[in-house]
Amino acid sequence: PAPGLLLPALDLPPSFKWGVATSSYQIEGAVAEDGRTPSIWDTFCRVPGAVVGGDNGDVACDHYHRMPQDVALIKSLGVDTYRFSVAWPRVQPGGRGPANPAGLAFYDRLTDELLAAGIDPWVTLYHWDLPQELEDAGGWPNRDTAYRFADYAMLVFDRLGDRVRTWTTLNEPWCSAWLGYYVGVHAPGRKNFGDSIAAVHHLLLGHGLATQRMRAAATRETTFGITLNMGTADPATDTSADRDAARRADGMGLRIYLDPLRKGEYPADMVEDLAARGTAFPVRDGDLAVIATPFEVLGVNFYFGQDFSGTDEHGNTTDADGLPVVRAVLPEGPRTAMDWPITADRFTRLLVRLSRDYPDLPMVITENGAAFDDIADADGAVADADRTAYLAEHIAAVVAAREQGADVRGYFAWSLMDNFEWAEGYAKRFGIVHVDYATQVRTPKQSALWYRDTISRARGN
Ligand code: GBH
Repeated sequence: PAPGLLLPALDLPPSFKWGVATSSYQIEGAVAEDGRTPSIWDTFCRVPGAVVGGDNGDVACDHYHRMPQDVALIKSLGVDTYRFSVAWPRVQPGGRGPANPAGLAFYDRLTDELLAAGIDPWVTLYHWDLPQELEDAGGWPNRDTAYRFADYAMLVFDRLGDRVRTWTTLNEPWCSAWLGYYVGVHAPGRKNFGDSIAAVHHLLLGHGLATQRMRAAATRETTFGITLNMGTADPATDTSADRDAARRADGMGLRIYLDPLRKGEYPADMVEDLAARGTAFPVRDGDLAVIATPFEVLGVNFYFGQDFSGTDEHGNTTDADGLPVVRAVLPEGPRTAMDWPITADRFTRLLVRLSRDYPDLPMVITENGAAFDDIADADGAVADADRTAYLAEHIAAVVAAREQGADVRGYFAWSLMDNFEWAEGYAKRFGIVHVDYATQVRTPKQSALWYRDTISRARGN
């Protein structure tokens, strides 16, 4: 695609919000400053082999020390809103007890800096940096963590609730539960299926408890929500085994979150599947009503869709443990540097499906973007036509979904700048702004300039 790739006139209302997103551990650095204690990611990064290159978030983008300049950078992109996350171990070291004034003060300054720049702050309370002490006490599989999360949420809300209008409790609980406690490729790196199911329930419970308490404390109109990572799960072929594999993938990836959140019950087919595996969600009386606490916006993080097969490469339908095979088959076509396929058409389909299956729920795309093998010139400039094309196709997919009735009210590009990409370390770059980690110089990539122009055109300027 041409560097100057332009979208056809975007049919979006003036109220449509444009933003850029980051998360605390991925950009802040300063992990041992002003009273911050370790999170599960500080610990996990020290496990040999856990993170590519042995990288960690000790310095990251040094945003903690460069925040005012970073806000000026955000402003230069012409966005309406900035989505950032609050580091729990900065605000409440150890995950219990009183707030750490210096930790809260950082987010207070960030909020004021954003407002002064005319940028609306969008807070995520939990983007994966659980205080290590709470993991040592059992982590998300331990019910107590849900109550600790609600207490922490209130410390932040009490301080910022007078200025922050939009609050997301959790970012991608699927990643916390599945990748962190079952697959073990994210912190804390545990590999126990039953623990991951307990983690799902306690993450959702924590979301509900925090939402109830923040709403009760709100003194003005405030928008609450949760962000889920979602894809599409299609059967690889039309066999009953493949259709069943797609059902299970969709159940574990999407419905076990949205059904309790919106319908107050876990999906019956998934409860049955779990029973067959000798496990169950640890539901106590009243939990589902808490989890189904109303909220105003669903954050959708989309990267790609997948097909699923119910047979392995040898044609078996069960694995070594006797469990049904659920094998992801990546769609044909171009890939990003993560080796993720590019599936913008499935994005439209996902959004339309969400609007039908979970009605009366406004959506905002809280993350969408891609890593590519950027080549920066001596000035740090990057001609990332591939990323620009990815963003253009996916923004067009949002517009198409809206035309088919999906109530999508905003879009955040992931990410503002290159940052610590979790288990992939610094090698994978998702930023629309290039970061030279040796000097911490930030340089907008071509995609950032294109994004700025696209926003301006969407506003009719
Ligand atoms: C997001 O996670 C994170 O919120 C963000 O911090 C991160 O930097 C960004 O994306 C880029 O990775 O192949 O089985 O994992 C996205 C995580 C990636 C989870 C795609 C679902 C597909 C299924 N998602 N993944 S699998």
